[in-house]
Amino acid sequence: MMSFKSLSLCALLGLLAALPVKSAVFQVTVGGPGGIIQYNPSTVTAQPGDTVTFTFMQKNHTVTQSTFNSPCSPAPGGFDSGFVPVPDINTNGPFQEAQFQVVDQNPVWIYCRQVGHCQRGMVFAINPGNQFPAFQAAAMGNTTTSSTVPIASPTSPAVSSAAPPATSTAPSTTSNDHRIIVGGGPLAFQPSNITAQPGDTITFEFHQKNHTVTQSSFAAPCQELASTSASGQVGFDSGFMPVAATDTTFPTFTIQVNDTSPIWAYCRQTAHCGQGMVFAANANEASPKSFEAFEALAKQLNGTNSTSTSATGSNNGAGAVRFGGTGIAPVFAALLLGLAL
Ligand SMILES: *[C@@H]1O[C@H](CO)[C@@H](O)[C@H](O)[C@H]1NC(C)=O
Ligand SMILES: *[C@@H]1O[C@H](CO)[C@@H](O)[C@H](O)[C@H]1NC(C)=O
Ligand SMILES: *[C@@H]1O[C@H](CO)[C@@H](O)[C@H](O)[C@H]1NC(C)=O
Ligand SMILES: *[C@@H]1O[C@H](CO)[C@@H](O)[C@H](O)[C@H]1NC(C)=O
Ligand SMILES: *[C@@H]1O[C@H](CO)[C@@H](O)[C@H](O)[C@H]1NC(C)=O
Ligand SMILES: *[C@@H]1O[C@H](CO)[C@@H](O)[C@H](O)[C@H]1NC(C)=O
Ligand SMILES: CC(=O)N[C@H]1CO[C@H](CO)[C@@H](O)[C@@H]1O
Repeated sequence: MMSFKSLSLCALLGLLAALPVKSAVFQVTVGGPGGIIQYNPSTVTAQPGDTVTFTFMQKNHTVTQSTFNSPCSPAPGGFDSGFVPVPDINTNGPFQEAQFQVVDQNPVWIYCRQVGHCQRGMVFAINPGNQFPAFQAAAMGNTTTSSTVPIASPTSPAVSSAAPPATSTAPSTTSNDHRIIVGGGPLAFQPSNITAQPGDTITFEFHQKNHTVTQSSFAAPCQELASTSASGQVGFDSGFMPVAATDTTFPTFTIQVNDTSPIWAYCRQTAHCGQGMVFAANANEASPKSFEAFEALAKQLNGTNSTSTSATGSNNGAGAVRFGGTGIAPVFAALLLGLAL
């Protein structure tokens, strides 16, 4: 606490007010009992860094990005969850979810591309201002639908903020896709350690800055598996995925989980791994090779323990802070942690 004495209370309060200390998560249901054709709520007002979680309930809907001018047509390069059918008899869940990370304050327009739904007003918006009624009216007035046309490139790397579900728990035998947000504020994979079954996929969704997901090993957390493997394993590597601060669609990279052995990975952008930007699937938390041990080893082997206080000087004015847009978020997070102690 001593080191904060030099800061005025006023400055501290300003700092706290300017920062999303905890980013918000908005819950939106898609469809529901009785076959209602709506998103509930139909709008949210969100800040950069916030997350909108869509929960797919009864019937067979999508969460698909459109534009204000064409409410019922897919936006070029926009995201699309695909159809998520939920039988009427499934009243208690589990329900699939899709998540959208808010990166700026621009409106995001969304519709359901199930035949006829958009035209019946099944639309949603993030940060619409006062434009939502006009958006919905345009959706309902448009009789020439394009909602039955499959969108051009559902697997394009540009697609996919809300693509299928981080926490898929479909009642069938289908495998799960685990969605991992890469960067976009904290220098981290979120979540950073998961359990996945053989047959599952892990989709890394790259947010702001310029990151990779690259396979390594427990013993050498910050080196490509190919360079350390005694058995000639190559390992996966997404390559660098630069994402600008203003981008609202995020490239993805998907790996297949083939067995239950641990998968270790890191970001090979300069200095990121040494700051703990590592990921594990199926780490045995009860063993010495836990995720925590892996992360600690990355910091120990590739970290610098030089302090980073100089970086904050010019950036603590109110409103200057944007998670995802600058490199200072972790520093501010550390400051806030310090305050809390
Ligand atoms: C109506 O549909 C047509 C054809 O799909 C599309 O070009 C037009 O932009 C749509 N208008 C609105 C207001 O959705
Ligand atoms: C969900 O809707 C899509 C588009 O109408 C359709 O192709 C698909 O078969 C539906 N799925 C189920 C399980 O009804
Ligand atoms: C981590 O340190 C090792 C050994 O110095 C080095 O070979 C490796 O390139 C470093 N990794 C990163 C991501 O900087
Ligand atoms: C992303 O990072 C890599 C490695 O540091 C660099 O070579 C590349 O130019 C960067 N791309 C952009 C668009 O910043
Ligand atoms: C799983 O197997 C496929 C096909 O052999 C391979 O391309 C992929 O890299 C494997 N996944 C992992 C995590 O090793
Ligand atoms: C890094 O940590 C070591 C051990 O705690 C310490 O001796 C060294 O002075 C530190 N270096 C810096 C630059 O802080
Ligand atoms: C260090 C870390 O992030 N550990 C997490 C690993 O996953 C478990 C279960 O999700 C979390 O509880 C830990 O915090």
